[in-house]
Amino acid sequence: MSLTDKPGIHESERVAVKPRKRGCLGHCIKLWWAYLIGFIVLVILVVCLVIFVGVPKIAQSKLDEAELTIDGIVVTNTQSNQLNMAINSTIRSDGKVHATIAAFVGDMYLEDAEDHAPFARINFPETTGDALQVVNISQILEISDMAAMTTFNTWLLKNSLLRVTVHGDTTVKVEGISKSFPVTFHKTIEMPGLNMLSGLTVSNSSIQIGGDKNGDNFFATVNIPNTSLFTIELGNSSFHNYLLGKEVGTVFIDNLTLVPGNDNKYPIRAAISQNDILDTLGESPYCDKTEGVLPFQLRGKTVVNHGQNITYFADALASANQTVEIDLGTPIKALLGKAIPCGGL
Ligand SMILES: *[C@@H]1O[C@H](CO)[C@@H](O)[C@H](O)[C@H]1NC(C)=O
Ligand SMILES: *[C@@H]1O[C@H](CO)[C@@H](O)[C@H](O)[C@H]1NC(C)=O
Ligand SMILES: *[C@@H]1O[C@H](CO)[C@@H](O)[C@H](O)[C@H]1NC(C)=O
Ligand SMILES: *[C@@H]1O[C@H](CO)[C@@H](O)[C@H](O)[C@H]1NC(C)=O
Ligand SMILES: *[C@@H]1O[C@H](CO)[C@@H](O)[C@H](O)[C@H]1NC(C)=O
Ligand SMILES: *[C@@H]1O[C@H](CO)[C@@H](O)[C@H](O)[C@H]1NC(C)=O
Ligand SMILES: *[C@@H]1O[C@H](CO)[C@@H](O)[C@H](O)[C@H]1NC(C)=O
Ligand SMILES: CC(=O)N[C@H]1CO[C@H](CO)[C@@H](O)[C@@H]1O
Repeated sequence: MSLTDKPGIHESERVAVKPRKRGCLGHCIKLWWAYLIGFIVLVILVVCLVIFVGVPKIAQSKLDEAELTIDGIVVTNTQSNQLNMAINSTIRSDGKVHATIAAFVGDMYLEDAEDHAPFARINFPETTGDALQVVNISQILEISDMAAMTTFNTWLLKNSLLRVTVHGDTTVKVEGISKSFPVTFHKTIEMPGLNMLSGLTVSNSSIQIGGDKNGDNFFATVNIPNTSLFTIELGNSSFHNYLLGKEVGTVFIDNLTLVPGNDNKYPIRAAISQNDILDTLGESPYCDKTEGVLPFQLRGKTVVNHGQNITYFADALASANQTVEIDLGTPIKALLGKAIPCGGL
């Protein structure tokens, strides 16, 4: 009985299924609007997902791929707590996304300094997604973190290459979508530093016994190579002057503005201890081998621009010694009619 019952159940099932299938087909056709609504909802979901997740992701990755290069930085009107900073830069991208990146404030910091403390906050203007964009900025920069500014200048002075990061939060508006999406502008740029002013030369030196009315007794021409992209208005600068580890005087360079390249020729004057110089000139190897060329060291002392102390430059220049060979044999010979012999006069 049970054996015959089972196929019976199976049969009745099969019988029951067939009409239901036919019924569903009917339902499906009758409920087409429900499927359509479902499909539309799905499409809207996908579109929303693309717009609100995909587009911002694409926008962010396009922004990340774009390349920022600095063409020049000009620092002028330097004052104790502010300066004018102008930056000429270029942003290069594939130009495939038509978008507008809103203006934003970008923090600039040394990538390789542990604290990442911003030394400058730069107002970047609105830009577009064009393949090549020139972004020239000129603004007054209030120095809010003096330590960070001094550290930056020190690194700029000492290094041949340094990495600077620009970081800012902004929004992007993609053409055809009314909503703006938050993105982060984050670029690390490698830029040449001043490389410790290596290659600095002092030539055309002359000596005035007794000194002039300011007490200066040494005059020469300094040539300061600038390997960086920076034009820097320093102002009146003075330097400690060491000879063989002993401070022998102060060197002054007035109205100093460094420009990129080799065209930084300035008259210098110094008040130096005559006795120390004469004594050293009478010692070997200066009396014989180097013919009066002495190895001086210069270290920043003060930077004063139009009456204001510029500590963020002075402290940077004070952080290291720059060795410079100065020919004092020639002007001494011109003065005395003969070189100082070994053992002194
Ligand atoms: C930017 O370029 C202009 C035009 O060449 C130039 O006058 C200006 O000095 C440059 N500024 C900087 C910061 O390099
Ligand atoms: C922007 O700077 C570039 C050089 O970096 C220069 O060629 C261009 O003329 C500058 N544009 C303006 C408006 O200063
Ligand atoms: C040499 O120094 C004198 C003053 O000491 C200056 O008048 C002259 O221009 C300098 N020459 C060069 C080539 O720098
Ligand atoms: C610079 O040289 C002088 C004299 O040799 C020395 O006393 C001083 O410590 C040096 N300073 C730095 C920062 O190297
Ligand atoms: C420095 O510039 C000032 C004007 O700002 C000028 O009066 C002075 O003669 C200049 N000094 C030198 C040494 O060039
Ligand atoms: C540098 O000092 C000289 C003489 O004291 C002054 O005439 C000149 O204005 C100063 N220059 C700057 C840029 O402060
Ligand atoms: C600049 O610093 C010197 C000490 O280095 C100080 O005597 C002078 O008063 C300061 N000047 C100003 C304007 O702060
Ligand atoms: C001596 C030296 O290194 N000079 C460089 C100064 O900077 C310019 C460009 O910024 C270079 O072209 C020079 O070679």
